[in-house]
Amino acid sequence: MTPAVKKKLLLINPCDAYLFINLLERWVAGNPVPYALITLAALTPKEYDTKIINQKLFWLPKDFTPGALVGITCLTSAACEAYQLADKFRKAGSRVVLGGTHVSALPEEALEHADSVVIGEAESIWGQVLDDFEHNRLQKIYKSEALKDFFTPVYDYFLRMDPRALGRLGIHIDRGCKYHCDFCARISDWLRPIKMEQVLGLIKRIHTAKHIFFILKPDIMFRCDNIYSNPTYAKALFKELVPLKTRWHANCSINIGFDEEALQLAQASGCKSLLVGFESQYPKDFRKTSLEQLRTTEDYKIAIKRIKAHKIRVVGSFIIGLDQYTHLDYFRLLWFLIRSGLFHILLTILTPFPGSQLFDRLKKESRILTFNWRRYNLYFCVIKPKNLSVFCLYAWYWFIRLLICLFLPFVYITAFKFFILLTIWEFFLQSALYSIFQRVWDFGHDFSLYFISKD
Ligand code: B12
Ligand code: SF4
Repeated sequence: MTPAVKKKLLLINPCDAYLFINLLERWVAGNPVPYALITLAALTPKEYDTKIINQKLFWLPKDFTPGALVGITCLTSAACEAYQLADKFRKAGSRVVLGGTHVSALPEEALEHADSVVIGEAESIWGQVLDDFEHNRLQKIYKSEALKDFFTPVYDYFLRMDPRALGRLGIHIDRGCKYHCDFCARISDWLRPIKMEQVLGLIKRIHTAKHIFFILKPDIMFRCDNIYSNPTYAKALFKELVPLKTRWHANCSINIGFDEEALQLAQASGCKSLLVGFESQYPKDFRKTSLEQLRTTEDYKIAIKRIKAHKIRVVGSFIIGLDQYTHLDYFRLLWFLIRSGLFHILLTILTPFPGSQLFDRLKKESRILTFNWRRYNLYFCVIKPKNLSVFCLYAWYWFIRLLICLFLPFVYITAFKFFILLTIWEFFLQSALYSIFQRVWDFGHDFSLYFISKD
């Protein structure tokens, strides 16, 4: 008996690199495959021959095959590339479904290039999309419902992944966020954690990753928006992490700096760094916490000091281009950054992503300078700033970004590590070939090898 021909599913994360610096950044970040695509692969029955293609740089005509279902995830900066790929796959005779943050905000735009668009989270609707594809009745728009227990249906698949790939992917312990920053473009407000035993299961799986010469536990990256969103859950999680003797990193809101119990538990559980989105040096600009203690720039410094007292590094993220900023405020920002004691600083330029309140407001005020989505990657000024020119905004951005390097421990430690430790450690001891192969190959290769068979 001849085996049944497998249905073909291609899942694509389009490349959004616009400048060399973007490529470099992806390289340093290890270029993780989006959670969204692995979630879709996990939700797809084994009758499908599923391939994941991550940020492929060069596409050849032979890549555009007919007869497949092509699912493309789409952040704003990758939208142009996503649409071009979608057009080519449709021309070749495949059916294309687009999903993700950007197309959930602008489904009509996406529909010009796709057979279908999924608005929102895929878990509740992907089965129906596949069924409609098989029966040749794909609908134009699928509106999904967010599930409370969104992770259980895919947990088993994640658990069986190659532990190295899972480690690079990180763990999303929850979805949604309780704050409402006007520039934020995430697709769900509803804060839902995954089950504690699932977090622990994934950590144990990552810890099974073996290096050739040493058996070393890799660091755990929690990639959720804010690990301290729900303080009760966070503290319970930290307690569970203590016996696992792990080292972990996460995004976090600054109010953890005033919760001594959480800080002690975080330290005991192996927290090594927290990325805090300050956005502005003035707490009143973005109310991300209801804490009375956080009213002035000095309060930020107190919070940073308290976190550091627990041997946890604080990385701060700040936005250039806020409406309330004048030249004086940029001086103040620079001064604050120099004295802040932050381990590393990320500077981005205010970007109105479709779907955010900021996008609607600036569009109404006719202050959006370009709708070239390629430029929506946080490095370009795509809006008309309020109190200064675009040129001055770039000047401040680069001036602060370059000058602050002189004051960042991260820069010195990284340089030291890079030249001395990395050379010996990564290249020679930890199987140089594997590491180079993996990173070079990440730009444009088939990731199916990472995922074990579902048989
Ligand atoms: C982890 C993370 C990263 C990781 C991994 C990125 C990735 N591609 O997954 C790293 C650090 C690499 C990263 C980089 C960047 N990020 Co980021 N990141 C996040 C974060 C915190 C979580 C994303 C995530 O994995 N969520 C979990 C998954 C399961 O959810 P999801 O992606 O939304 O997918 C669901 C649905 O959207 C839908 N879906 C998604 N795709 C598809 C496709 C199909 C076919 C279907 C049917 C459904 C579907 O189903 C999925 C399951 O429910 C979000 C904030 C947030 N809360 O969303 C920001 C976020 C996505 N990042 C953002 C940005 C701007 C960036 C960068 C451009 C920053 C930069 N300058 O480098 C780059 C772009 C990298 C890239 N092109 O992939 C913005 C995107 C805004 C926008 N509209 O584009 C967000 C929303 C942050 C924000 N608050 O505004 N990021
Ligand atoms: S705290 Fe982060 S995830 Fe939450 S609304 Fe603000 S930017 Fe978005």
